[in-house]
Amino acid sequence: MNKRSLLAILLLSSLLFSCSEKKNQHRIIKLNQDWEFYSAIYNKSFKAKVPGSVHTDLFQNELIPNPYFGTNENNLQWIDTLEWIYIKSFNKPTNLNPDDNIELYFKGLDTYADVYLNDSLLFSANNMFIPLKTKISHSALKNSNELKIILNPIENEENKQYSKLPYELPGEERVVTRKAAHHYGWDWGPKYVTSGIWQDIEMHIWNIAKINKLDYTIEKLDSELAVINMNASIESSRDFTGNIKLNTPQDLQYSIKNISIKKGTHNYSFQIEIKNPQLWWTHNLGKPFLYHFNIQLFDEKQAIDSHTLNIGLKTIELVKEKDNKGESFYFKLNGTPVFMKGANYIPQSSFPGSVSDNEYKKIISDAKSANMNMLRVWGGGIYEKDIFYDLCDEEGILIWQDFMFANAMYPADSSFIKNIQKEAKFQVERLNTHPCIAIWCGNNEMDEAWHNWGWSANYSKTDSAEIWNNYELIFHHILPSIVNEENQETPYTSSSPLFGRGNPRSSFEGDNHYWYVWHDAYDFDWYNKVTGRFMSEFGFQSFPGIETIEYFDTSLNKNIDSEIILAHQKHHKGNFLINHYMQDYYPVPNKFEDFIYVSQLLQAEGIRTGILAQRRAKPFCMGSLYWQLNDCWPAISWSSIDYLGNWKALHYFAKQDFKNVILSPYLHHDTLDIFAVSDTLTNLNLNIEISLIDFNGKIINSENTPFTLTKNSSNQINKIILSDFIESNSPDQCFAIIHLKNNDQVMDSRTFYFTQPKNLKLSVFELDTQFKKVEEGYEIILNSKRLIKNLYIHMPQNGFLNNNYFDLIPGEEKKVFFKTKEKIDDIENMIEFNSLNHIISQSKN
Ligand code: BMA
Repeated sequence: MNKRSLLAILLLSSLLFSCSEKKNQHRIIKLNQDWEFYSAIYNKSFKAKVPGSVHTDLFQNELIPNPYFGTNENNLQWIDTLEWIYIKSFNKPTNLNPDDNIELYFKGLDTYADVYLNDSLLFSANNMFIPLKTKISHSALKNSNELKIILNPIENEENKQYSKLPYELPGEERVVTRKAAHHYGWDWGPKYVTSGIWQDIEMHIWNIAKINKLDYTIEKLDSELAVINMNASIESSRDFTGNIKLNTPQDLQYSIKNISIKKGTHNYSFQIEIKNPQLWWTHNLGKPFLYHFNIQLFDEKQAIDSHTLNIGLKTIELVKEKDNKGESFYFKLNGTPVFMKGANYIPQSSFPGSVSDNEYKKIISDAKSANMNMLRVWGGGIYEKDIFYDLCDEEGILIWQDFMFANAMYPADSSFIKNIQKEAKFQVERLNTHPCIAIWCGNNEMDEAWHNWGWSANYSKTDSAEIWNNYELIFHHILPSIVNEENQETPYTSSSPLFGRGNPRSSFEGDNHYWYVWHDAYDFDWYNKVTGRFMSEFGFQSFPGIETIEYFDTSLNKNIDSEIILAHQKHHKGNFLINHYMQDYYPVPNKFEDFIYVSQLLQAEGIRTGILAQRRAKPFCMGSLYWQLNDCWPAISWSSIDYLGNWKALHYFAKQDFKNVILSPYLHHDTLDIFAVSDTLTNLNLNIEISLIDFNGKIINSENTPFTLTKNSSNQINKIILSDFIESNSPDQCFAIIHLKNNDQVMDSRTFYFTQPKNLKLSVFELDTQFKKVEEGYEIILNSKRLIKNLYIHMPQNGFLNNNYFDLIPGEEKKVFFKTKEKIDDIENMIEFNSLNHIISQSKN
């Protein structure tokens, strides 16, 4: 045989080998491309984007204006009354073998959908939160195929089901549909009852066997050894002897040989051990360490399927123990009580299919930058996409996960129950493998509403008993038993809050939604009086940044009560309450931009009062999650980050207030109590420096005291009698500055004022600015001879300021970094400033 023919044989055999390798491997083909959509009102079809939604596709084809602009919401309500059809043509995949299994996998259809392949019905869907997988026979696939998804008008389906109920239910028609509750309108979001393909569509081709699911439980975990029980659900078309290999880049490798795989779908369990395991911690207490596994399934010859799994080794416990004040409500992570700091998270868009991976990365990174270690995924939105939980695993942020039930009472007929059982099982199984999951919660505010908002009073005794029984069936039996079956470790709580605020127990037991401030117009000082055991909601609204307002309102003369602004203020008393509180604490500016600025200060100072009080009350209170982190559209809302991703003043304040070690001063009558709070797990030797300064920077008096701050605690470290401290100085012309130092390292610094901001005798300032081009942006160097309170820097360019809304202390230079990709030639002319000094002096004119 000559060399050439030898080479040819070698080539051919390697080609054949690679074909047979491919032949038996599980293949995934994405079917997201080349979709079109139409409805009866058009005589042609249009390009569609998958994942996406009808509304975003209509907008992208210029068939409707931007749903987030102006008052467009009012004119776009016709969309959900129509039937919409999505179609895609695709060719039969190449290299199909007669014994291949073919499956179509629809990860998320919103919501009532009939799915056809070449005009034959594959299935009908009715739950946005359940993916659907269906087997396709070879004969069903032609050379050229058409996939068709008919999205039925939601109203029609709802009416059919809702009319069968013997009574109306709070929440009305939406309660029969398993889709995001806020799509029907909320007090921060528009009514867009969306429909569409909101997650990926894939074709799976496999031959011998495939791994359907992989999960694990931690059998044993101590400093020497972790024992992990892995469970693989494997579907196989024949009996064979296979093996499983677990690869990790972390110097561990496990091979489980000779598993006898049986035809059909079965579970295969095996144990792995990790010596000297590293624990998974929230980012503020340690490293969110992940063991990355790639798990391969082999038949006799080759790898036929593989999965990745990121394992975080942690224990989590919700401690509810009776004590002399009521009952505790706190989390122990790896055996350590942890104070939870964070916010409530809502969907990032009314059209969740169009949120990009970068938007997920940004919001989680913003939460981490603000020192948050927990987010609550609120029950009126969606179970988030995998990327959200992957990021929280990596960044060390725990998740309080609500099931998707909110502010309504739900039916309990057998088909509804089956539907939600399937949903809960799927979601719990999916999220169980994520170390970030800290707790499952049945619903948002339904127990509270039934018992404290008078809902039950609207029914006859029998109907009311039936509705409450249905509630108990779902939230006290079905959901907890699913959580328990799937993972006995993860805690479950039936409703957030556990007790409504009308119930006095809410201040001493369970988690608390404290809405006396805002909804009932109590002043911010009430946050000092009631801290609850775990604040899972408390909040205050503000206006978003001007760019975000200009996104929906391009009119020249903006006015907070204009039709357009009010269309984006969904709380019926929203602007009234902002105004009402503003009058108590600040001058109320006439100029629109100034009003935005003061509304953000008001929100930031109000929520700061709450956070500082709650942290000071540790360990009585062990959680501070404000309402709400983000927005689903450009709006006036409780968020700390607006729809375009701009940090409001609150987010900058939260960044300081959620640090591990903080000062928490509290003025009551003539006494200023100063607390130091530590979430760190070691004791610290610190110094506290307190100085009284006038607005020109003159130090009136100053004292310095060393002390030891005990780990994981809150301690009062100083008590000042105000009249002695400020003596004859006028409280509206001086302030205290308090530094907490660890040798020369400043752990926290706070300015403290002795009267409301509106009373301060602040005058306009002279600000000295210098700019330096540095890597990735600009350094802004600021100096002033007089106090500048809440200095606000506005850069019209895209970018991020690492600090803002701070007090510029006379004689103390401040450097702010503006991160931007843009080159700014005349930064000194572009930059704009505002401050409370400016607002106060304006108000006098
Ligand atoms: C909370 C939430 C939401 C609501 C918010 C502000 O209780 O659960 O339902 O948007 O109040 O009113």
